[in-house]
This record gives sequence, structure tokens and C-alpha cells, in this order.
Amino acid sequence: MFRKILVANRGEIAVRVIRACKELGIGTVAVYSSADAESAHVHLADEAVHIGPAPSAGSYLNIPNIIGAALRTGAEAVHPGYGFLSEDPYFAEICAEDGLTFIGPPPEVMEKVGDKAVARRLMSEAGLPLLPGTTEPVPTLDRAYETADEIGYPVIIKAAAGGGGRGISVVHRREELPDAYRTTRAGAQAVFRNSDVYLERYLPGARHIEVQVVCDAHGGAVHLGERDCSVQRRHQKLIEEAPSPSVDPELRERIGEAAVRGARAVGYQGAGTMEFLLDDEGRFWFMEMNARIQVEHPVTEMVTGVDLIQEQIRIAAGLPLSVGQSDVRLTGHAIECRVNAEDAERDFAPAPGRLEHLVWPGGPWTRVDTHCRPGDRVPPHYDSMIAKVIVWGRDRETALVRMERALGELRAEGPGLRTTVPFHRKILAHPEFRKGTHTTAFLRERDPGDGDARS
Ligand code: MV4
Repeated sequence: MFRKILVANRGEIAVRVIRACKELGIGTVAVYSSADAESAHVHLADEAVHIGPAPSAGSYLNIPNIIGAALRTGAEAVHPGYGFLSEDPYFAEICAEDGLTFIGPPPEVMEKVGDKAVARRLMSEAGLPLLPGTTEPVPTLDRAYETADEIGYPVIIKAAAGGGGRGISVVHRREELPDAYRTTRAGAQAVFRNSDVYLERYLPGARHIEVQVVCDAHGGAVHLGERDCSVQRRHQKLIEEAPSPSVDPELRERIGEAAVRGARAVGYQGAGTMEFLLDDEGRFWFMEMNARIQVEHPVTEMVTGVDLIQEQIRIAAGLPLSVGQSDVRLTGHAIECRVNAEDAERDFAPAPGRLEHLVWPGGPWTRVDTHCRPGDRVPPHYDSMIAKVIVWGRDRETALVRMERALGELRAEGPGLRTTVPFHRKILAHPEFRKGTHTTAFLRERDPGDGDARS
């Protein structure tokens, strides 16, 4: 096992990784930007190294400074968390060249699944069900027309280098194709420095289901059930739960088996997520694979009892999985609400500030993953998420009531500061969410006041 790990991230996930290291008896090195000198992850780690200015381009994305910090402190491995460098195969390669273990899949695997068109081809070859669409980038508008005519409208255009909903556009009618094609390409070029796009049949009103997999270096691979992430706004997930209210044990076994088969087919190692759409006839379709730990991993931990961060570290150290498929048992129901410093009444504009009054919920089966303490300032430079509130209950209804109770205890106030908590409380009270019959259309953008969950 490693003696010392450098955590190449900030915020709640850096805190989460440090906690896992402590429980494994591993020393920790935090890295921090000028905006984070007093941040919780810096105080919790055994050592901390300043790596650059507040903007992440000079700090949390600064590969030479992060590698330098690891080498100087004698760290043996690097945990990238999520976001920042977590899905950068180039960073994983540099780590290896400098004798550091990157805690994640091998760089070649990151490269394959990072290209969503390539991933589609590989998963199709592995026998996973795919929505009609292309497994190659669509290089011209003429080809886009041809392909869309074959697939049938509505179609969705996705950036090959994208993921998580960044760089996608839905095209309902043929006339809308040229604008959408050009805009998506230009956006992909600007954001990902890669203008490749691919096309898929668009499935409205489906559910967003993702399966957690863990694969070791010895051929061991298991799935840990699914998460339902159908509550998203502009492709930002707001609420996640496990298990999905629309997946029964028989479907769970089939989708889990497909997820493991796909992960094996690309030689996956580490913790990964296979994303699917689930249609109203109970059919599932592969969308993309995420080669990192995800924000919403705690709901899976709560229903399986598996510590996913510890599992990632064990796998990277060459140890076998701590569980076999038959050891994985789902118990009860877990829900996570992401608390963002955003103003839902102003189109979810960032609303950071000083956390003058801060009270986190507590009590039975209530978990708060956060780095924020009373008096902390939420810096404007990074993601607006300040905490994740996660609850567990024997069943979905118990978990829902518990989440309402927990959010009722939460206080996060300060000048200029707003949070998504009031919005979460509206969703939790909505009959459609309550029933568990909601789809990805639940928070679809429409005029305020016409009766959806946003009004
Ligand atoms: C789709 C889709 C329907 N059809 N692809 C969004 C996140 C990214 N990983 C893929 N996403 C979707 N891809 C096809 N072919 C629906 C989603 C989707 C979604 C779309 C609109 C509004 C909310 C959504 C929530 C989750 C997934």
C-alpha cells in the first residue's frame, strides 16, 4: 500500500479523499491555490504545498507544479478527484513518467473512453445496446443531413470530446440542423480544442441511469448498482438517488452485467461509471463512460457499504477488489442534494460570499460532504458546489422525509450568498418527483409559471 498520496484537487472531494487515506493509514499531501490557503483540505492533510494563483489554470491545472509538489514531498501516488485533471490522459502519462501512480485508469483507457464517439464504437463491439447514431465523427454538414435522415428526427449532436452534457444540441426538425451543427462544432472547438461531433437519435422523456463499476488489475470487475440522475438542469445534476425508482432487480442485473462487460471490453481499471438512458419500455441504451470518481458516488456508498475512494486507492496499489459480485447487496435508499452557492431565482447565477451563518444538518443516516466551515468565504474562481447532503432510509419515502428534515436544519447565510436549498425543497415536494415517475424532462426549460417544477 502507498505510504503517501498527493490529492490534486480542492473542496469537498479533496476532503473526502484525505479522509479515505487517513482510514487506510496513508499520509496526505494537499495542494492549494492562493484562494484556498485556509481551506479545509489544507488543514486536514498532513502536509500542504502552494501550487499557484487563484485561477485554476495556474494552480489546480498546473501539471508541472503539481508533479513538483508530489516529488518534493515524496508522495507515491496522485488522486485527481473529479474535474480539473481527473480525465486528462496526458496528466496520467506524466505521472507515470515521473514514477507516480495516477489513481485512475491507464492513460490509453482514458483516451479511448474520453472520445465519446470511439467509446460508442467499442461498446457497440462489446454488444451493448446503442441508440441509432454514428460511431465516427460527422465531418461535414452534408454528412450530418444524410445521417440525421437515416436516424430520423429528433437527433442530438454531441461533442466527441465532451461529456456530462457539455457541448450538446437537440435538433427537432431538418431546418434546425445547419445552425445546430455549426454551433456545436464551434463550441466544441472553443471548449475542448476538438471540433469532432457525432449524432444520435434523441430520446425525450427518458431516465438518466448510471452504473457504478470497479475493476482491479487482476481481472476482477463488479458493478455496484445504479444511480438515477434524471433531475438535471442545463445538464447540471441537482439530485441523485440510489437505487433508481424505475429499475427492478431483473433490470438491475441486466444493466449491471452490460456495464461490467463494457468496462472489461476497454480494459478498464479503477472506479468508473457507465451512463445509460432508460426508455419508457424498460430498454436501456449506452451513452458514455466516465473514467473518474463522480460527485454523486456517496449514494452508491450508502446503499452498498463500499467505500469507493478506498477501493480506488486499493486498485491503484495493485490489490484485488474488496468485494465480489455476490457480496454486493443493496440495502435501503439514498438521496443526495447538491448545495450550490447559486441563486435559483436569478437563473442559477453564481452567488458566492462569506458563510456568516452556517449550520449543517446532522442526525441519523445523514451525511454532509463539505469543505465549508462557518466564516469561510466561497471563492468565485471555482465550481459553486459548497456541500452535498446525503441521507439514507430503509425505503425511498423514508429517505425523502429525512432529506426534507435535513434541509430544514441547514442554514447557509451571508451577504450576497444564496443556495439551491429552496429549489431542492420544491423538487422534493413535487408530486411527480415524489412518485418517482419523473424523467429528464422534469426540469425542462420553459416559461416560468406554466406548472412545472421550476415555477
Ligand atoms: C441524451 C438524451 C436523450 N437522447 N442523448 C445529458 C448528459 C449527457 N451525458 C447526455 N445527456 C442526454 N443525452 C440522447 N440521444 C438525454 C440526455 C439528458 C438530458 C437531456 C435534456 C434535459 C435533461 C437531461 C438530463 C439527463 C440526460
